Amino acid sequence: MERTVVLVKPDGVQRGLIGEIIHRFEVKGLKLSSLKMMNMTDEIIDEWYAHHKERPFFPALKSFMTSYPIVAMVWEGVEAASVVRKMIGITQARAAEPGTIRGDFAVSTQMNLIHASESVEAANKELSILFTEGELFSWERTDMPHLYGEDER
Ligand code: 3AN
Repeated sequence: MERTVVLVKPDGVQRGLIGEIIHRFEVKGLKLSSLKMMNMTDEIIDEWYAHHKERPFFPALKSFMTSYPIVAMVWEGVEAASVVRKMIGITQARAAEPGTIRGDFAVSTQMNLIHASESVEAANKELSILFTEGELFSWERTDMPHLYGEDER
């Protein structure tokens, strides 16, 4: 099973969308293996968005991401990183497909509610930045036999 990191960003927390976002992943069939509310710091953002450091929007992104708490989660499933990326929709939320989280609830490119790891490699890096081993829970969803065929698990 793959693990992927999801953040409900400050706009999602302010807009009361934490529950809606969790609900979507739960009913999809993904398994929650960690969940916490926290404040992002400048140091974490520098590492998290290191690939965007030279972009003109980086200062605004940093101040946005540190403005209010975020909710950080780890979701698990077969090909979880790509499943979750599809479910959140594209960065430019106004153009995001209806049915995706950004497509249904957001109208901005900066305030697009949610972050999800871009790949398995990115997920591993993000896991190590935000979570300790003790914060990751290993448990079985009892509906597992109804979520995947035996050869898919
Ligand atoms: P995604 O979150 O869809 O993977 P990235 O990694 O390109 O998108 O961008 C990270 C975050 O930076 C976005 N979620 C958004 O908040 C912000 N961002 C990206 N592009 C822009 C932009 N052109 N103007 C303002 N903010 C942006």
